[in-house]
This record gives sequence, C-alpha cells and structure tokens, in this order.
Amino acid sequence: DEIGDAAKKLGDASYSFAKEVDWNNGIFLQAPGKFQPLKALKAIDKMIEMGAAADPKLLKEAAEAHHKAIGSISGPNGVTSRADWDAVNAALGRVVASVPKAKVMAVYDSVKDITDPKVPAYMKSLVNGPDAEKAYQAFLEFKDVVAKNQVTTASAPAVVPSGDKIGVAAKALSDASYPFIKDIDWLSDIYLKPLPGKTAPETLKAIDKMIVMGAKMDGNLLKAAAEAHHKAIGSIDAKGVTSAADYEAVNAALGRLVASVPKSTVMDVYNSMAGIVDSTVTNNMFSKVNPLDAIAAAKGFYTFKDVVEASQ
Ligand code: DGD
Ligand code: CLA
Ligand code: PID
Ligand code: PID
Ligand code: PID
Ligand code: PID
Ligand code: PID
Repeated sequence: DEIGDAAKKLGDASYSFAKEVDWNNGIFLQAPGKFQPLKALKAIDKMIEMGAAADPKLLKEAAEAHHKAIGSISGPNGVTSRADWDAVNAALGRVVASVPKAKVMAVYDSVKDITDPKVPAYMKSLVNGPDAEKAYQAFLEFKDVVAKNQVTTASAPAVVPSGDKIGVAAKALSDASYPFIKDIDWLSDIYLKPLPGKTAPETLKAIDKMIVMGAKMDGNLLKAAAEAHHKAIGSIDAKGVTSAADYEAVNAALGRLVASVPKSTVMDVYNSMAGIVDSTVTNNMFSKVNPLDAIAAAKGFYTFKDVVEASQ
C-alpha cells in the first residue's frame, strides 16, 4: 500500500537518527516539563480517544509490529532492525490514517500543552543534528501520504456487553474496593519513578508481554475498555478520583478484556511484572493507604478473578 511504500522512504531518511537515539535513556520516563498530572491526564485522555476511534485490526497489527521490533533490538542504544523500524512506522501510519485528522491533532495539541518548548532542541542536542533534520523532513512527507489515505469519520463505537457474570462480579469488586481507590494519591509523581534497581531492557521485557497480551485481546472489548476509561476521566474530582459508577464500568470492561485472552498470556504479564517489581514497591504503596481498605480491595480482587477465569 501507499503508506507501506512511504514508510520505506521514511526509513531511508530516519534510520540513522533512530540508531543515534539512546532508547534506554531514563529521561523518557520523566514529564516533558513541569509535572502537571491533571493536564497530563488530559493528554492521555486524548490518546485514549484516538485509540478508541482507531481500527481495532490495525491497532492489533501495530502491537504485533512492536513485538517483532523488540525481538530484533541490538546494540547499546537498543535500536530495532531497519526492516522492523520501517514496519513499525508503516503500522503506526495506518493507525493514524484510520482516525479523523482532528483526533490526531487533539493529541498533538494536548501533549504540546505539557511539553516545555526547550525539549525538542534538547533532544536534538543528544543526536547528530543534521540526521534529526533529515528525519523530520521525511516525516513531513510521510504525513502527507497518511493524510491522503485518512478517513474522515471515526469507526463505530464498541458494543458493550450487559447482563453477563463479569458485570455482576464487577459491582461486588467495585463496592469492596472504592474506599481503597479514594485513599490512593492519584496526583503523586511517584508513578513516574524508575523501578528500584531495574534497567530499561529489563523493564522492556515486561512491556513486551503486555504488548503480546494486547495483540491477542478482542478488538471490540479493547475499544469498550478505552471508552470506559474516557468516560471515567470525565467524572474525576479534584483529587483525580472517578465516580463509583464509572469505576465499576472500568472494572467490568477490564475483566471482560482479560477473559478474552488465554490464562497463560495473562500469567506471562504477571510473572514478568513480578520479576521487576519487588516487595519494597508494593509495601510502600500499602503504607500510604488505610490497610483495612487495601485488604478489603484485595479480597474483592481475588474473588473477582475466579469469575473472570470461569469465562476465559
Ligand atoms: C501488588 C500489585 C500492584 C503493584 C503496583 C506497582 C506496579 C508497577 C508497575 C510498573 C510498570 C512499569 C511499566 C508501566 C508503563 C511505562 C510506560 C513507559 O501490589 C504480588 C507479587 C508481585 C507484585 C508485582 C506484580 C504486579 C503485577 C500486576 C499486573 C501488571 C499490571 C500492569 C501494570 C502496568 C500498566 C498497566 C497498563 O502479587 O500486588 C500485591 C501482591 O503482590 C501481594 O502478594 C499476594 C500474593 O501474590 C498472593 O499469593 C496472596 O498471598 C496475597 O492474599 C495475599 O498476596 C491473602 C489471601 O490469600 C486473599 O484471599 C486475601 O484475603 C488477601 O490476603 C487480603 O489481604
Ligand atoms: Mg490502567 C492496570 C492506572 C488507563 C488497561 N492501571 C492499572 C494499574 C494502575 C492503572 C492503577 C497498574 C498498577 C497496579 O496494578 O496497581 N490506567 C491507570 C491510569 C490510567 C489508565 C492512571 C489513565 C487514564 N488502563 C488504562 C487504559 C487501559 C488500561 C486506557 C486500556 C483500556 N490498566 C489496564 C489493564 C490493567 C491496568 C488491563 C491491569 O491489569 C492493571 C491493574 O489494575 O492490575 C491489578 C494496583 C491496582 C489498582 C490500584 C487499581 C485496581 C484495584 C483492584 C481492582 C483492587 C485492588 C487489589 C489490590 C489491593 C492490589 C492489586 C493486587 C495485584 C496482585 C492484582
Ligand atoms: C503544525 C504547524 C504547521 C505544519 C505542520 C504541523 C504539525 C502537526 C503535527 C506534528 C501533528 C502531529 C501529530 C502527532 C500525533 C501523535 C499521536 C499519538 C497518539 C498515541 C496514542 C497512544 C495510545 C494508545 C494505544 C491504543 C489504546 C489507547 C492508548 C485502545 C483501544 C504544528 C507540520 C502540519 C505526532 C493513540 C495506541 C495503545 C492510549 O501543524 O504549519 O508534527 O505531529 O493506550 O487504544 O486500547
Ligand atoms: C499531521 C498533520 C495533519 C495530518 C495528519 C498528521 C500525521 C500524524 C502522524 C503520522 C503521526 C505519525 C506517527 C508515527 C510515529 C512513528 C513512531 C515510530 C516509533 C518506532 C519505535 C521503534 C522501536 C523500538 C522498540 C522499542 C525499543 C526502541 C526501538 C528500547 C528501550 C502531522 C495525517 C493527521 C509514524 C519506537 C519498539 C523495539 C527503537 O498529523 O495535518 O503521519 O505518523 O528499538 O525500546 O530499547
Ligand atoms: C498467585 C499465587 C496463587 C494465588 C493466585 C496468584 C495470583 C496471580 C495473579 C495476580 C495474576 C495476576 C494478573 C494480572 C494481570 C494484569 C495484566 C495487565 C495487562 C496490561 C496490558 C496493557 C496494555 C496495552 C493495552 C492494549 C494495547 C497494548 C498495550 C493494542 C492492540 C501469585 C491469586 C492465583 C494482574 C495488556 C491494554 C492499551 C501494551 O497466583 O497461590 O494476582 O494478578 O498498550 O494493545 O493496542
Ligand atoms: C489471575 C489468576 C489466574 C486467572 C486469571 C487472573 C485474573 C487477572 C485479572 C482480572 C486482572 C484483572 C485486572 C483488573 C484491573 C482493574 C483496574 C482498575 C482500574 C481503575 C482505575 C480507575 C480510574 C481512574 C481514572 C484515572 C485517574 C484515577 C481514577 C488520575 C491521574 C489473577 C483470570 C488469568 C480488573 C484506574 C481512569 C479516571 C481512579 O490472573 O489464575 O481478573 O482482572 O480516577 O487517574 O487521576
Ligand atoms: C500487600 C500485602 C498483601 C496484601 C495487599 C498488599 C498491598 C498492595 C498494594 C497497595 C498495592 C498497591 C498499589 C497501588 C497502585 C497505584 C497505581 C497508580 C498509578 C497512577 C498513575 C497516574 C498517573 C499519571 C498520569 C500521566 C502522567 C504521570 C502521572 C506525565 C508525563 C503489600 C493488600 C494485597 C496503590 C500511573 C496518567 C496523569 C503519574 O500487597 O498481603 O496497597 O496499593 O501523573 O504523565 O506527567
């Protein structure tokens, strides 16, 4: 297709730049300017809306392309192969073309809003300047091909299941865990801190398992889960806490999503995360909330999971 061909040209002009970027740099975990959690949540919300509007089949292919690209990483900077670099660009270009232009620009504008204007120049200073300019020039040509192939209306909203066992169980889970949710400091910057003692390549392995799980999920249920998060963000209070009803809808949506993939795929995520999250992290989280609320939430979760497993 045209976007695939354009991605090859983009690769010709941008792979040198890709090789110069230190993909393992911890700086990418930092806020790109002043830490502004509520504004950042707004930017994430725009990405969620764009993801919910995208063609689920193309999202799945983009996830598969990323998984493949992680497999061909080499060198100290963590760069993927030339072929996989092109494949990721092509897949993302097709995702972008599957949503109306305004949804993409809403992401751009909201991310711009939390990004210090000095960030681009600083990033450029870490690589060979002319290579960055060449890559940007090629991106501008690529985007014209994407725009030419872009839809003008969003895909249909998800079909949300109702009256299922997971929905009923999600109410019990949410009743048991909403007090815990209200105890958590959602506006803290602790969630941006690197995991103690873990390197980027180690963390990437766990992310890869999540990508694999995402690629196997039912596309309609993933879209429904994204829509539920978007609605939940719309009802947050000043401390970032969503309403009880929207929290319940998120739990129901995520339970159905988990049930749409094999148990072993979920356990691969859990086991790889358990390998990088040590007990100092979970104990620290626990120390900041009411312990009785956390224990009640945990009981609720371990009951809920049996219902999910039975539908899996
Ligand atoms: C936890 C889990 C929450 C940990 C929160 C930190 C996660 C940080 C993730 C960082 C991700 C970095 C990438 C993000 C993206 C960056 C992009 C650039 O507190 C365990 C041990 C292992 C815990 C770590 C693994 C967590 C995996 C969670 C899934 C991954 C989700 C993905 C996250 C990322 C993004 C999502 C989009 O399981 O867990 C606490 C448990 O710790 C406590 O241990 C459990 C035992 O495993 C269990 O066997 C049992 O003993 C239990 O139960 C206690 O404790 C007992 C009874 O048996 C129960 O019936 C009940 O009564 C209970 O007591 C009541 O207390
Ligand atoms: Mg979510 C999970 C935040 C958007 C899909 N997400 C998580 C949690 C964290 C979070 C609270 C990971 C850390 C953790 O396990 O803490 N997400 C979060 C924010 C946003 C967002 C702030 C921004 C809008 N997510 C989002 C979107 C999607 C997802 C758009 C795609 C539709 N998210 C998604 C999945 C999962 C998460 C599939 C998880 O599996 C993971 C999670 O919650 O795992 C348990 C602990 C969790 C909480 C504090 C909240 C849940 C409370 C439960 C139901 C009860 C508590 C149990 C116990 C006390 C602690 C957990 C024990 C553990 C072993 C399971
Ligand atoms: C400017 C000035 C003009 C010239 C110009 C110009 C530049 C415009 C630009 C630009 C626009 C632009 C846009 C970019 C957009 C990037 C969007 C990224 C989206 C990320 C998402 C992430 C996610 C997910 C995902 C799916 C999940 C949801 C999420 C589901 C269903 C200024 C040059 C024209 C770069 C969507 C993918 C996992 C949130 O206009 O004179 O330069 O760049 O998890 O969805 O699960
Ligand atoms: C524009 C203007 C509007 C019209 C429009 C428009 C276009 C927007 C577009 C577009 C946005 C867009 C984005 C693309 C992004 C591509 C990103 C590629 C990333 C590749 C990576 C590869 C890799 C890896 C990996 C992880 C490793 C690092 C690597 C570690 C730690 C402008 C059309 C709406 C194409 C990250 C995955 C293995 C490098 O808005 O008027 O057209 O395209 O190895 O991580 O090692
Ligand atoms: C233990 C001991 C026994 C008792 C027990 C026990 C506990 C086991 C547990 C547990 C398992 C477990 C699993 C959990 C799994 C969470 C998985 C989260 C996945 C997140 C993903 C994120 C993503 C995306 C997304 C889609 C994108 C890709 C991504 C596309 C196509 C220890 C109690 C049985 C919590 C997939 C969603 C946006 C990466 O066994 O005695 O306690 O928890 O962006 O894909 O866009
Ligand atoms: C298990 C054991 C196997 C069988 C199995 C199994 C099950 C795994 C499961 C499962 C995993 C799972 C995960 C669930 C996670 C739910 C997470 C809910 C999060 C809700 C949030 C709501 C909110 C917001 C929001 C953003 C705001 C904060 C809030 C800020 C900054 C165990 C079946 C495989 C259900 C985050 C979105 C508005 C609070 O593996 O044997 O069954 O379920 O307002 O952010 O303000
Ligand atoms: C213990 C012992 C067992 C019993 C038990 C127990 C307790 C475990 C606990 C607990 C785990 C736990 C985890 C919590 C996790 C909260 C995760 C919140 C994530 C929030 C995010 C917010 C954000 C943003 C956002 C984007 C911004 C950055 C942020 C930028 C660029 C010990 C009870 C099971 C509470 C990700 C989205 C706005 C950070 O296990 O016997 O009690 O709690 O602002 O992006 O700025």
